[in-house]
Amino acid sequence: MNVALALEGNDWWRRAVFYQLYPRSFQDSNADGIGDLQGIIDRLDHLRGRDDSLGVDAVWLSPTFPSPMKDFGYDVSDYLGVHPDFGDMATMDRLIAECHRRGIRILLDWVPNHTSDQHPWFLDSRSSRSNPHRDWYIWRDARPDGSLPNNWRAVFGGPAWTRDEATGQYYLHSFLEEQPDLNWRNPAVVDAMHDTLRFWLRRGIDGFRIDVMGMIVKHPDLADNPLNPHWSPGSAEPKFLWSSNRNYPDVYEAVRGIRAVLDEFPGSMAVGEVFGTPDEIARYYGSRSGLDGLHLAFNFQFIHEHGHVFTAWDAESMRRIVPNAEAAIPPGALPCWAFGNHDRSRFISRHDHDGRGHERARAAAVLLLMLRGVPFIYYGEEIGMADVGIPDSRLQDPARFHTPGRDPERTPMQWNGSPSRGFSAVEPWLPYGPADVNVAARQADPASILALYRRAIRLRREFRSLEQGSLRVLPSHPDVFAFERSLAGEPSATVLINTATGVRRASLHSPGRVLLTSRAAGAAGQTGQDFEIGPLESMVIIHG
Ligand code: TEU
Ligand code: CA
Repeated sequence: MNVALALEGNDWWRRAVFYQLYPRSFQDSNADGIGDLQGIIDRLDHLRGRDDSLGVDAVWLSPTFPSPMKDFGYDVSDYLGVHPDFGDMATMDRLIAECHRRGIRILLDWVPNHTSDQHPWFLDSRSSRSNPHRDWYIWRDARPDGSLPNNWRAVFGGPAWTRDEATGQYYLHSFLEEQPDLNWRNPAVVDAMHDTLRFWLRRGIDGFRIDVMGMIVKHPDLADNPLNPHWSPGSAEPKFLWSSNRNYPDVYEAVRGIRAVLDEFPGSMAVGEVFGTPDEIARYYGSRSGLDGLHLAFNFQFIHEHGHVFTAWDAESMRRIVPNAEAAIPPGALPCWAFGNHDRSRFISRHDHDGRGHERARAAAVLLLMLRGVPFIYYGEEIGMADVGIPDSRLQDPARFHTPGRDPERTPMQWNGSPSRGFSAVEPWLPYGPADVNVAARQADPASILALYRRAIRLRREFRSLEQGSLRVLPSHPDVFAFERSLAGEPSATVLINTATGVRRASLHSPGRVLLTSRAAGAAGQTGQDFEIGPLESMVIIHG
């Protein structure tokens, strides 16, 4: 099978396996300790193009734009450039070309909710109340009693308002105070932001991951958020709901506007970072009149649910999460799955309470790649990277004062077992993890997690029922999540996920061949209708 050929057709993304890479941490090419675009080019063989490549179809790069790096690029000061730490426009053009040559599509990370406070638009906006850019951001007076304009909180903690001394008004920031929110009710902002999409699509970018999609349009009067009925003093729940500034109904109109821009460039696509109830999330795919919203919206339920980190690895949760996700999205839409990202503790570390996180990570690779929908792998998951403990003196994430801090899941990719891990010739921006977790060692071991990912990706491509078929949950032992993937005229597949640490019995409606198992020592081959599935084992069985 030639894994270098790109997926064909404008709907390539429906069959794609995506890979999120964090540019600061993939590969440093110029010995400054920070990963960069040339480094990514140098490492593309890991992703696709060779027999021993992972075989992914598309990459998403966390932000690469000029930025003061207060939130490591999620504070953009120029949407049309490249941060010098990462390279320049010529390198970006080469990266796009090198990806495409290998059959890899490339998504940038578009941050429409806010800019950096150093963006020229905001510098203008704050310069005077009458500046033409004033209304590009959200400025308000204090309330008559001198209190803040409303009760909104920043996602990173603290009030969402900061007073600007020079003009005496407050500006809104849903994240850090260095990240002022754009005013998407101003048509000039909408036009300018749409043009930033067109700029990159013309350069050959295949689409975007859209940051905090659900917050870009707020309540027209910026009404106070209501008290959370589940909150009590000392509870982990937020005190206020987000109904005025998250998934406010008008946001869906803005989404359709973004979709219309993408439709000017056939074959482009967008995946939204969205939070909320299944119904709120479903609406990002489109309105009643069809799939006229985002192509995909992330389902984060295997990472966090209702603000709580997801640590359970149990069949019962899977039997709830998977059918709910399927039921919530509109007909014709696909769920979009991720088990990790740059904002949350890595999968292995979240599932390692008994030291068996690595086995669960292997089982999760099979689940992620065999579910119906579009999978996103977070860089390093394919070699079993875990969170890295960061000494206080090396902490980087400026949001760490408000959140647990996101440095542990952002450490450099480990290419080999040398002291530099093959990442950088100098001390890297964040420390390395244990030396034995590295690409070279995993490549040399046919039973490694990397080999498992590679096999699972190829299997998904080889069997159309796995790539495109429907999904039906099957009755099973309570500790085993079982589902069938089937497509008319194609052999069907049964996927079994034993989440228990003991052996469990499994039974099939018809015998089949085990084509993939997550256990390093697990055996592939013919199986009967009743058999045993090993501790924490995931398997794929093909029938007919
Ligand atoms: O994240 C949005 C978001 O709400 C998460 O930040 C999450 O709640 C938090 O990181 C938990 O620690 C996006 C980006 O993914 C994140 O990296 C940015 O910091 C944020 O937007 C602001 O742009
Ligand atoms: Ca560098």
